[in-house]
Amino acid sequence: MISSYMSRRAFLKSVGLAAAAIMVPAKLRADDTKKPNIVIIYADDLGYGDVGCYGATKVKTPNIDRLATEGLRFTNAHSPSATCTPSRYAMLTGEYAWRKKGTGVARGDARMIIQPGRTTLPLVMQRAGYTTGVVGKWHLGLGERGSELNWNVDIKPGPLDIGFEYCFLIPATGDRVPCVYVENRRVVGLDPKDPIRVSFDGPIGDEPTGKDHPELLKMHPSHGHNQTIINGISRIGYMSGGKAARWVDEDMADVITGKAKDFIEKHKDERFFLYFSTHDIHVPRVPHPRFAGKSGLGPRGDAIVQFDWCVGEILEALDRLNLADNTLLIFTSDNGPVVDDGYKDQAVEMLDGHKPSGPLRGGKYSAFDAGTRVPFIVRWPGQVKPGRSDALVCQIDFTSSLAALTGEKLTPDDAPDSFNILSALLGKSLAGRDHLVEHANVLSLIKGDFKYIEPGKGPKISKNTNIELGIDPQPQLYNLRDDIGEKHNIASEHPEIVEELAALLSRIRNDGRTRPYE
Ligand code: NG6
Ligand code: CA
Repeated sequence: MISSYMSRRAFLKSVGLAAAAIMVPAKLRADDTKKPNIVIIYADDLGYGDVGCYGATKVKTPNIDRLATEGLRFTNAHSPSATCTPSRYAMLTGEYAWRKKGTGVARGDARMIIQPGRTTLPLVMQRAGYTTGVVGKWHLGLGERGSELNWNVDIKPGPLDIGFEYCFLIPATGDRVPCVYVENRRVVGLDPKDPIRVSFDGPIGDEPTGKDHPELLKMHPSHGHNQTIINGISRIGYMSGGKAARWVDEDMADVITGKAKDFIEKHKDERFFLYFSTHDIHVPRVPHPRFAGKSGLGPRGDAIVQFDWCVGEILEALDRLNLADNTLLIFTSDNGPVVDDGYKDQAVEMLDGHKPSGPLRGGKYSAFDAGTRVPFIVRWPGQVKPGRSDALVCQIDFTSSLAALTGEKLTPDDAPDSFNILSALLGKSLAGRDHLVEHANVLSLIKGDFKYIEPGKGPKISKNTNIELGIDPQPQLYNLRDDIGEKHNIASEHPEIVEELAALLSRIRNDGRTRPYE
């Protein structure tokens, strides 16, 4: 008998079943509302103003808007960084990426950035008895550091070595080779007689590049992206072989959404944690023909429509399987928006007044708020009251907060910058974080109403993307409450606040951690 003093986990451990979550009958869990299934839907480059419930009018996002009606919509939620790799690193480890070298935007052949053995978000979920999976964009490196990355054999380490039990991956990004899927440890559909070779240092094999053969392209680069041509689109990096395994961009949303739904279906009687990380709306934006032309805003808008469909498919699966009420769903994006990110896809020409950043300044790559302030909705029917929250929250807090939700303990060294903001995420408290470091080329610190951007060197506007980067040799201070668009630098009027925030930022840097010891 399970004594009332003994947790189910302790009981399972005592009879040697702790690792065998699958063996726990579904009924045991049915009414355990404390441990819902957890689904994170992670968009790529989706901006604060890109969806209807955050003010977009030109592009329709009925499924995401449905989430906002049924859930809690955050207005001051952040990705940890203004680009992909560092945001994902921080989300999965609970550590600010700027503390660790090698966490910048990863190459397509980068080795595993998160070292096996450390406490991660999926590992915490696994310990809590969840079946864990990641489907979609990875971009955190694969394979052993210091050794060759061979795509034709078992690829390890990978997600399976840091807490995920299942993975189906776009290894890096849609615009980087290798353009193949990896399921668990293997490239999907690889013909061993046609091995894959990948290089980021120089051409490999004899396949045409976008640079030399623009006549073969169906989408042309605007900057970079002129190396090996795959599916009529030139990419970052060189690749040869693996022809049968190559993805078709137009089918990508269907493929990965299908895999995410399969995972949910397969584990419907268990408790599961799914990190569903889409390619949309990153470049290259090549939606399926059934979405092409649907937004009127060109491929970028069509990619939003396609992404909204993916969200709808996940909601439909949860409804159909009767899991919606017992699933905590978090919807968000890895960084802010970019319009021209390297392909001539008419995104700039066809914006038609659509504002990807909404009222915010900057975008992807920027220290201004649009770099990291992203759409963020939490839905847990019956547990999270629908509405709006202005609490300051960050994806870096998932590890601590979900550990708290599931009764897992962290050691002092774990997740050093991850705060337990569970009550804010569940709408039970209006207060989120006390402060937050935002990460772009330079660091910023938000505390209360104020945001301090440290002085930095570099161009004010990115030549390629035309985004205001927020870099200035002088310190910047904004009052986000009065000036959400960061138009008025009030640093010279409030030197004392600048001094206080600069000192706090320097302490945060030196301390190596911000999470309070418990
Ligand atoms: C940049 C790429 C951009 C995008 C970005 C990563 C060029 C010129 N630009 O280096 O297209 O791939 O990296 O985006 O190559 S992220 O969302 O994955 O961080
Ligand atoms: Ca991104």
